[in-house]
Amino acid sequence: MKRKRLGVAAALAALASVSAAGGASAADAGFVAVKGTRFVRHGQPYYIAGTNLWYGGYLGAPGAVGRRARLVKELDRLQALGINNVRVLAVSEKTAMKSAVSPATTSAPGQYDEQLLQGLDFLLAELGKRDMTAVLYLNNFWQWSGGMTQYLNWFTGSPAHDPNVSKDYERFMAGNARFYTNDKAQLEYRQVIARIVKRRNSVTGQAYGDDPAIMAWQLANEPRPGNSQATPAEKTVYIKWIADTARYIRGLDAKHMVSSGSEGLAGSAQDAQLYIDAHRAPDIAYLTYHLWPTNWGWFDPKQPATTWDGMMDKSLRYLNQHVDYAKQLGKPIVLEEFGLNRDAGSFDIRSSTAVRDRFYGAVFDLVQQRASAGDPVAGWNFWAWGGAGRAANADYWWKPGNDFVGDPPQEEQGLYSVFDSDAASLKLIGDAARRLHALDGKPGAR
Ligand code: IFL
Repeated sequence: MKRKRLGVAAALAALASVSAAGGASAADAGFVAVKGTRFVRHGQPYYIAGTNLWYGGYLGAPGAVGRRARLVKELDRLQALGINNVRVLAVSEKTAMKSAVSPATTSAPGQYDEQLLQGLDFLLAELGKRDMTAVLYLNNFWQWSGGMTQYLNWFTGSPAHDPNVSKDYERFMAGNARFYTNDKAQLEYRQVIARIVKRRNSVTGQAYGDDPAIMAWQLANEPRPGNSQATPAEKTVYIKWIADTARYIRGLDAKHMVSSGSEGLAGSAQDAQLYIDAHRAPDIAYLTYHLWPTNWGWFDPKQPATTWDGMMDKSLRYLNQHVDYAKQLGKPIVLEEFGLNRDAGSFDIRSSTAVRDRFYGAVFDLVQQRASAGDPVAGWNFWAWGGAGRAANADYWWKPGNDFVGDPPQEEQGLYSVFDSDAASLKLIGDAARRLHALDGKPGAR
């Protein structure tokens, strides 16, 4: 059959028009939805005590890449801890860049790795059995899964530079923002989104769009408008990209919530108005934010005594500020990433985690306090679950075939992962999850 060729702009417009056709109500039983400034499920308040499990779909794959028995064990362990939500990488792009995961769900534009996608199917089926939910992100600002950088590699013809080689993140971030205005990249991204959102699960037979185990679609991991000096024009483009992409996803699937994946101020060139405007979009159901004290230079794990107090002041202020932005917008907010190093910055699983545990404790307390006070706090996902995974190499860098842990391949395995042997951390997380779930179904706590 001879197909009429559409120009890129016309094809994008045709894809966008799908969004005009709304689907079923978001309040369908079993789907997590927003009511006022809360999440609700089955008509009851729903709080997220969650973790990041970016590699969940990889573990679920059949064949050589997957580790299904491990995944089942990890989910059992998480469920026993009181974890009810996992944040997962749904899409990856094959890249030649250093320190990126392989294989990838998209091996080239329009070419998908069915085995890896079946991994996501398996993960969702297992989550459903445990009454757990997932946030699935559909892209990545960072190159460790290919992400926006790889789209630019595909469609600009000039290879983006790899920040893991140059260490020049400012240059990298400025360059990556070209993703939002590259028509061909946007068209491909939307086609990938449609492919995933409209997928039928090969394990359960259920359409993804009908699966309550999916809590929300997410535009990307940590999208940002550019670098710390993002221009007003870049900010405008970014706000529009968030609103348009969220509308597009909701047009394909109106039963699920959509969120941005933003880090908050740190991923918004420290511009509060930008962060608020980006999350004002009607199809963005809730706000997201992340807290990374060491990455942001607030903390030196080798000098905890002298850097702890300043770090905690800044962290608590950051947390409170974002809850206040959510209040201003009248939407819930999820702290969907936070983490700190093991003691003295060690990657060794045998090293202690006293400082990190103290930090986790303070974060849990603050979130709990604000949720109990009736503020629009929907919960947390700590970064990240390493579980039974173990670093195989003396330099702690992942190589294909090694275990996956919470730290993706652009960072040392052990940097921020919580392992199944971190007894004190697990106790703390379990207690915090229980406290948060105690708010479920308690109107008095609102
Ligand atoms: O691994 C990082 C990940 O890309 C992210 N935020 C911070 C993590 C730790 O540096 O999304």
